[in-house]
Amino acid sequence: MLHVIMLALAILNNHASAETGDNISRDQITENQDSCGCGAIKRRAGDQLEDSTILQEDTSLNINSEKYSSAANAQSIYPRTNQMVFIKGGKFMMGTDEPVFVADGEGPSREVTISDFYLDIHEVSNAEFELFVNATGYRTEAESFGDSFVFESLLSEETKAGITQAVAGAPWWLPVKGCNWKHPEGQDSNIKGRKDHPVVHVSWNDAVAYCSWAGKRLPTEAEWEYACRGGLKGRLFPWGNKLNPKDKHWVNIWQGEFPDTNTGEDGYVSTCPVTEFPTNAFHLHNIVGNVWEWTADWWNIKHSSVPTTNPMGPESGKDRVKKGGSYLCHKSYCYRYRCAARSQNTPDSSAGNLGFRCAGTNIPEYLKEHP
Ligand SMILES: *[C@@H]1O[C@H](CO)[C@@H](O)[C@H](O)[C@H]1NC(C)=O
Ligand SMILES: *[C@@H]1O[C@H](CO)[C@@H](O)[C@H](O)[C@H]1NC(C)=O
Ligand SMILES: [Ca+2]
Ligand SMILES: [Ca+2]
Repeated sequence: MLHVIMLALAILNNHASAETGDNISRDQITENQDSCGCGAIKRRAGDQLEDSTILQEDTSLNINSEKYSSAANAQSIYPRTNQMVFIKGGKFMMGTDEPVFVADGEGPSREVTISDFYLDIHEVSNAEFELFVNATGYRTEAESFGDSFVFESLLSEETKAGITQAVAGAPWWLPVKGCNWKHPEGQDSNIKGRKDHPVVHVSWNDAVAYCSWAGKRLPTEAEWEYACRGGLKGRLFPWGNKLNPKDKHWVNIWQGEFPDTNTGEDGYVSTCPVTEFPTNAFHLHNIVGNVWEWTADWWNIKHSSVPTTNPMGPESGKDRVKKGGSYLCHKSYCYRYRCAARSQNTPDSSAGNLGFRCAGTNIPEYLKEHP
């Protein structure tokens, strides 16, 4: 028997507060520029469905320590975890003095010094996440809550028909019962043929659990942005200022009219394989676009312009920072596939365009053999 979805839906982030000085590219940004819904897909404490039993049959414990061996890793098409790249530390200018979304705290531009670190070369894939789940029996928050958010046009008519609520101010986000990383568009969908796509419907807490299992951690926002910029100074994108240099697509975003028509001109209307599209100078794939990436930091929009070293964000907060934008971003609506752009969600939120990659101060032992 189907229970009515009793989600207390999040109140849309109020980004509409006083915005001044953000004149960059305003000509192409429509009236809704502040409310792409990027941060609207939040859970509130106590949102758990009464009946999440349909999901429990799926959760099998399958502990297999063989999977940890480097031999198993070396033979696997999809290694146990993402390979990492060494990122030489240095100074950079974090944020921008030409913010597009002032209310997001994109500015000011401020000097940040970053120590050497390692970063996954691509977003964590479904295959990698499956190894983790198989090895540990981990259950994601979307599985526990019994639902997650999906962009409307990706759903089957049948799934859509069963949904009675949408998100205020971002009606294209639908809470889908039975939706989780294994069923990204609800129970009638699966990840067959998408093992090399980024895992989605993972909360910040899920991402932390995965990175910890992998002997890694989430990157700080500063590390992430330093990596995104790939050594370039004051550019919008990881490769420069032009969106499509050499008439090529460099990122998986939205083409067409948001939210009605996604032409998929870049090859994808939804997620793409994690190694798709050219890397930036630091050898990172899809550091912008494809899926948003959780970072370690709490969200805050006030930043001091005093130079800092390895900043870790505020000590507490309600939301965590996510970076890079997603396949749903379009310049007219959610121009957040820029290195300085940022958004936020509560740590238990999940959605079909939100994933992560892990970082490390050191590289885990098991990756040293096959870096
Ligand atoms: C943006 O605003 C600043 C100061 O408000 C002004 O100096 C600058 O010329 C403006 N740029 C454009 C492109 O309008
Ligand atoms: C995880 O376990 C399932 C069920 O035993 C298996 O089919 C799948 O291949 C495993 N996945 C990985 C990545 O090893
Ligand atoms: Ca696309
Ligand atoms: Ca990404």
